[in-house]
Formats: sequence, structure tokens, C-alpha cells
Amino acid sequence: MSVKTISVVQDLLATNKRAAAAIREELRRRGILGVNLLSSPGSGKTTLLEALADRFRDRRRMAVIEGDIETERDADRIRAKGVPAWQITTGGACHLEARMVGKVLGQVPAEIDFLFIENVGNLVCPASYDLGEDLRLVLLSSPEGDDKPAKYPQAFLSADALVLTKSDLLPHLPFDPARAAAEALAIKPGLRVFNVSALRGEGIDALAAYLDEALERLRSVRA
Ligand SMILES: Nc1nc2c(ncn2[C@@H]2O[C@H](COP(=O)(O)OP(=O)(O)OP(=O)(O)O)[C@@H](O)[C@H]2O)c(=O)[nH]1
Ligand SMILES: [Mg+2]
Repeated sequence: MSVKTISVVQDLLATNKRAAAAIREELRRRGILGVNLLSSPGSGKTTLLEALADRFRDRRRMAVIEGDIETERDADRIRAKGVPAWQITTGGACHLEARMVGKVLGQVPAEIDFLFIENVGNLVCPASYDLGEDLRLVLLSSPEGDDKPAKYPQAFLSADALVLTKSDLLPHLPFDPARAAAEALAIKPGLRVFNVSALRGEGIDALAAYLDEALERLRSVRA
């Protein structure tokens, strides 16, 4: 019984991997950097994207695919910033899959620089699903606690960068950013770490510069 279950999961992941590879190839061909954002519900993914939309305005073009179980709320927030956004509602599934992203990809303008994909709020299942992105950001907010990387290692292992969010709340919380970063780095050496407060705009410049560098790298390899 358990052997059958494992093989079904492996089939699902293999199918997802093929769809993800096609998306990655298409994005690279167009010179677009795909960025997948993972975190628990409410860690600040959409607020961070709103802050990046403000930061990139007039300089970089971005589009956003939003993943949620229900509602169009996050896509509406992004559209309010003048950024094209598509909402995928999973109807209960706890993560996005590459085939869902693939269905929207044809509508994404060819001339953008960044395609952000905000995954369903969940620190577990999204980690196993490649969406064809070139960069994966995992967010951890200060109210969640600095002990989370070791408890949810796959999300941190699969990420390229850790974004510690809501730094404006640090004076009020027993959250040690150095401990959170050290735990994450023990799981994934080389992980880039950013401290941000999207609410106050702190740390957004450094993150935007990191995204710029990744985009330039992608385009130089392609050239
Ligand atoms: N104090 C503080 N609050 C923040 C910050 N960023 C986001 N928030 C608040 O945190 C709450 C959740 O933010 P969202 O951006 O909606 O979080 P999310 O990760 O997109 O949530 P889901 O899409 O539901 O998973 C909102 O009330 C935000 O205003 C921040 O930098 N500082
Ligand atoms: Mg959101």
C-alpha cells in the first residue's frame, strides 16, 4: 500500500518536473527571470511584491502570478500597483504546480523583466514543486519565530535566498535574525540572506539589487 503511494507521488513530481523544465526554457528564451516566493500564510509575500513594484517602477517591468486557495485578493492588490497579475485559485490544494503556471504563461507579456510567482501560503508542500523559476525566495517573518528553518528544512534547502521580513517588529519580539540566518545557512550553505521591512521600505534596495544581478546573469548566459 505505502509502496504504491510513493510511486504515485514520484509520478506526480516527475510530471511536474517536465512541465517546469518547459516553463524555464520558455522564460530563459524570452530573457525573463522567474522568481518563486515561498512562505507561511501572512509572512508578507504580497506586501513584499507591492514594495518591489514601487521600487522597480519606471526601471524594470514585472508581472505576477498569484497562488491562493481562494479569492482574487492578492492579484487585485498587485494590479492596484499597475502591475499585470493573474490569480490562480487551487480550490484547496496547498501548493502551485508547474502545469497551473504553464496555463497562464501565454498571457504574460513578452517584454517583462521579472515574473514573480507567489506560491500558496505554506512552508511545506510548495518546496517540492519546481515551477520553472530561476530563483526561489523563502520568506520568514519575525512573528513566526527564529526556530523555523530547522523545523521546515526543505523550504530553506530548496531556496536561493532567505528574506527575513517584518524587521520593524523586531523590537517587540524575541526573534533573533542572526539565529534564523545561522539555522538556514546550516541547512543551505551559501544561501543569501536579506532583512527587510516592506512596510517601511527597509532592505528593499538590497533585495532589488540582488534580483537585478540575477536577471543580468540570466541574460548574459543567454547572449
Ligand atoms: N509590521 C509589518 N507588517 C507587515 C510587513 N509586511 C507585511 N505585513 C503585514 O502582514 C500581513 C500579511 O501580509 P501579506 O503580504 O498579505 O502576507 P502573504 O504572505 O502574502 O499572505 P498569504 O498570501 O495569505 O500567504 C498584512 O497585515 C501586512 O500588512 C512588514 O514589513 N511589517
Ligand atoms: Mg499573499
